[in-house]
Amino acid sequence: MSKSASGFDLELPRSLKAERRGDIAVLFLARAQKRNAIDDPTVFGIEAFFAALPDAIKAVVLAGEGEHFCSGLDLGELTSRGIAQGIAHSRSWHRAFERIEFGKAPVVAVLHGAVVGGGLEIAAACHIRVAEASAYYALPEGSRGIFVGGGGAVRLPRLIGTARMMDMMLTGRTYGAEEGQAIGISHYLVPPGAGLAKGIELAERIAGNAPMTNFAVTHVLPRIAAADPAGGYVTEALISAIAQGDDEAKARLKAFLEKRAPKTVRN
Ligand code: 1HE
Repeated sequence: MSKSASGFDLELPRSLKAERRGDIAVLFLARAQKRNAIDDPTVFGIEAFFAALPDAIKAVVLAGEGEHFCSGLDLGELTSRGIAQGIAHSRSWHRAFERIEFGKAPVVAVLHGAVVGGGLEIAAACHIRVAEASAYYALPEGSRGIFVGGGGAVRLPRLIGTARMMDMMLTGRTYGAEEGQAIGISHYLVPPGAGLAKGIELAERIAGNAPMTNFAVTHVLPRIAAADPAGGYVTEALISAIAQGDDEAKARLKAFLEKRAPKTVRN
């Protein structure tokens, strides 16, 4: 472990690098020599990073160094693992990715090259996905004799549907960047090399939102979407009233009514 010299008071494993850009944090998977395969130190580092995110950080960008975003689970770790250890390992990924999905700040993933297996699982735990044209998606677990274990069985059907996920796992089907955009894996598709700048631009926009709105969108909206409609409507009424009652909302609404706030315009 080496102390990050990046403005974060946290020990990160060598496979992760963090940078601070104002109120944005950028976390890089930094194990390019292994195509950013995620080993145990990396998983624990991801969990620790998102758990210790300073309050001043309003949005995070997650990207990968080298030619690929992430080649998934470090397959070298699997050979010596028994069943009980396998369960504990999967649960450690769940904890880490839950810190991403339901953490302190929205997370924008920047995808390029291989986004496979656990790489697709971590991307699915992020809130916004930007894909460079080189990105491709696969779930090679089927061909390796294993199964997803990083929350993919829960998050990916919501993103692309159970039927598509079955196809990817049973037949080894790979989706390219344009197909991935069409089926809803990525929200934005950009030219090669343009992902990080786009990710940071989006993160800055997200960071400019009222914190209560970002909380409602990332923590409450997915729960409402997964709830029965009756519970969903009540929860929506509550969070909507809470957000409106916040001083930040009042100030923003006043600014609009006094013509000091930007209008909604087409991008
Ligand atoms: C790895 C890994 C890895 C590369 N674990 N070492 N994931 C997979 O099944 C994908 C496996 N990887 C690949 O298919 C390819 O490596 C890539 C398409 C991602 C990249 O290809 P390429 O030609 O750029 O690199 P490479 O020559 O295959 O790999 C370079 C090195 O990284 C090499 O090690 P070296 O010591 O020979 O240099 C590879 O062995 C190593 N490497 N990927 C370990 N994944 C919670 S459950 C999640 C379940 C899963 O994620 S399953 C999917 C696993």
